[in-house]
Amino acid sequence: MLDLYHAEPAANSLKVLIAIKEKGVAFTSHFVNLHKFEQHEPAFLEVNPNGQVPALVHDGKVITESTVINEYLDEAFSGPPLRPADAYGRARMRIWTKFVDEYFCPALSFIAWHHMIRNITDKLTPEEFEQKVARIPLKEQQDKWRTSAKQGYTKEQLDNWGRQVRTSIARMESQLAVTPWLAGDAFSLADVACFAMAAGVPRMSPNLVNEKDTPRFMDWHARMSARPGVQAALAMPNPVRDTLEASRSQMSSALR
Ligand SMILES: N[C@@H](CCC(=O)N[C@@H](CS)C(=O)NCC(=O)O)C(=O)O
Repeated sequence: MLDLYHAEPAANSLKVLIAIKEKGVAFTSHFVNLHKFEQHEPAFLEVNPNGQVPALVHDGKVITESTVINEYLDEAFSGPPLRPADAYGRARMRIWTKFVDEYFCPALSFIAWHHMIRNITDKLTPEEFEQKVARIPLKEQQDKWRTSAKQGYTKEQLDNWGRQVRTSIARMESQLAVTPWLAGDAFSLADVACFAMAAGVPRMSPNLVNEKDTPRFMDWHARMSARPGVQAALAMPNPVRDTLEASRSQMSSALR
């Protein structure tokens, strides 16, 4: 029995959806609508007390943290390997997945929340909003919801996160000049992690990634997009697509 709790195919949810589809492992999908605050409902907190997706439940055992989930999927199930065969290759892969978790994803996430939050919270009264936020288990996440809802991040903070996203893309471009995939000669969880964050960037920010400035990134993005596992992950239901689209152009200006 394998159950995956995830949101729309973007960011950390997309990361795990790509891995599970690439592996070809059968699973039961549980869509958690972040725009309806379902990740903070008591039923989901029983699965992940941090109130965040994704979360995997394998024969009753819960695994959280998208990067850990992906390594677990590769270790626990047969199917095409998603990690390099040698120790050095796996170390290189983990340098990328750690970089995504600690640098690329947080920078993108703060920018996304800043621009998207009004589309999520607009219909709530201040009291309703505060009730929703009070249920969030992690103080850091409460702060993030409250600060973004009042558009409280400074221009300096937003500029810095924009710079970090540009640095992340530049780092990928440099690596792809040396090896066809991020951790070496073969597709791996390093590519999965980076693509989960960067999938929407060409459409959102053509001024940042394009054939002239980042040709290797574009080629890698096309190779990733052509993979059946990636296509299957991106085709998972996305009931919040309109809200994401509405925020896209605002995010684009933050990445310039
Ligand atoms: N480090 C965690 C981060 C998970 C995370 O930030 N999930 C986001 C979606 S990409 C989430 O659930 N956000 C909703 C919230 O925190 O209220 C992981 O990699 O799984």
